[in-house]
Parts: sequence; C-alpha cells; structure tokens
Amino acid sequence: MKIKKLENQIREKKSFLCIGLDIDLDRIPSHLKGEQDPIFSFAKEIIDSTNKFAVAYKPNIAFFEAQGLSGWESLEKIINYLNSEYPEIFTIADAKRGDIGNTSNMYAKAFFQNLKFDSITISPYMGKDSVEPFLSFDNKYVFLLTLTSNSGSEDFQLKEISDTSNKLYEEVILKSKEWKNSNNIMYVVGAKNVKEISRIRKLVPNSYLLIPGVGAQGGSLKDICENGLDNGLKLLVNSSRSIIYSSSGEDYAEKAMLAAAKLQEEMEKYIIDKGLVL
Ligand code: NUP
Repeated sequence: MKIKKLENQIREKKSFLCIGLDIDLDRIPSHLKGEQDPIFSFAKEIIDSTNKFAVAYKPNIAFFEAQGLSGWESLEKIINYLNSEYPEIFTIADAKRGDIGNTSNMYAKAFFQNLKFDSITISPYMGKDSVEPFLSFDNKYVFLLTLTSNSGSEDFQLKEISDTSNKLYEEVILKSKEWKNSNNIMYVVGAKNVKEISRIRKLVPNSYLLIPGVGAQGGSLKDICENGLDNGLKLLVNSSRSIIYSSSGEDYAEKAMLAAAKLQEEMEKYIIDKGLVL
C-alpha cells in the first residue's frame, strides 16, 4: 500500500520533504533548451539528484497545461518515470480540481487511472459530492485545500461562520471527516499559518498535512515542525522554486541536490530534537 511506503520512507530517509516540480520553460538552464523535451530532461535530472532526500514529488499541473499538448506529454513522461524508477516515492498532482460529481469523476480518472498519480489537490468548496468521487479509488488520496499559503486566504478561509463560530477552514475539516472514505483525506495548510497548524494538527491528528510555502514564500521549517510535527510523522513540507532553481547553470541538478539535502538535514534535526521515534 502506497501510504505505508510513504510512512516507511519518512522514517528511513528522516525526511518529510516534498519537492515541487513547478517547471517553467523560461527558468530552466539554457543548455537544455535544444533537447527534444527540455521539461522532461530537467525534471529527470532533478528527480535523479534529489530523491535520496525527498519522499514525495508534486508537479504543479498549471506549469504543464501552460505548454499545451507538449506540456501534457512531459507530465505523462515525468509521472511514468517516477512510477517506474522510484515506485516508493509518493506523487501528488497539484491540480486543485473539484466540480459536480459527474465531472469530478472524470478528473479522478484523468489523474488516478490515466496518469497514475497517488494523490491530487482538491478545492473543497463545491462540497461532499464534488470530493467523494476522488475518494472512491483504492489507495488514492485527496489533499483538501484547507488554509492556503497566499494572502487571499484571509478573504474566506479565516472568516468565522456565524452559526458555529468556527472559521471556514475548520468547518471544511470537520465536515470532510463525515465523508465516505474520509481516511483517504489529507489537508493542505500554508507554512505561514503557524498558529493554525497546531490547531489543525489537533483536529486531524492521524491525517497527513501538506505544508507548502517554505523557500520562495518565506515560511519557516522550524515553526512548522514546532507546531505540526509529532510522533505520527504525518507531515509533508513542500518547496518548489527554492530547490529546482537553485542554479540556472549546468550544475543545476547538483545545486538542487544540495538544497534538498539542507532541508532534509534540518528536518532530521527537528525529528531528533523532538525526541520522535523513527
Ligand atoms: O496553499 C498553497 N500554497 C502553495 O504555494 C497550496 C499550494 N498547492 N501551493 C503550491 O505549492 C503552489 O501552487 C506551488 O506549486 C507550490 C509552492 O511553490 P514554491 O513557493 O515553493 O515555489
């Protein structure tokens, strides 16, 4: 079961690092531009050089969609490469989907059956019947956007709902626990929401939290670990740009490896400092 593999990897690698593959053609090193599929070549080198330190990869689908048909082909090659060369690694399609049930079912088929991702990010705001189609697949997981890392998260997610005095993001969590196969739900929480991370950890002590926003967005790994890391080790911290664009030269894969190793080293330190059992 893939989730067991994820748990084992976190303990073996002493890492809960997820590397975001937000691959922008304008930012990849110029020596790759002449390759037949520069996006895939870039991703392959990044994956080969960083996988010792990472337990998950998260391609953000927007970057591939922006390239049209060739972008989808690159995405397909990347997920196939991960699944064949590194089957223990957990994969997340950061697609932020969610629609009426009939349509969600098609999104689920696209990302789970066709592309064979292990999980997908979902916007929860169309409610139960928009999310449940994604939960009906065995061994496939849903990351609900709960409290996002952008400043606009204040517009709705942090607002109190008048009849409960819960914040909207809390209501998303509480409601989602009632849904069918809710054990397959995980939650996305932006790194800067430090206070809320410990609140969310208490609301869903046995669920994975995916925390983006370390690196380019300035979130602190220390704060995340203080508030979200416990013996369950059910945490994934994502960094994209600060790893994959560590260098714009021919040494990009090596520099990405060093950036990933540095984050892993810090993660290991927090695991040890907290006295957690590996
Ligand atoms: O709340 C969120 N914040 C966020 O940055 C939810 C996300 N899925 N993301 C994604 O994480 C974002 O779209 C990007 O793919 C990645 C963060 O990238 P970076 O800031 O580490 O480069």
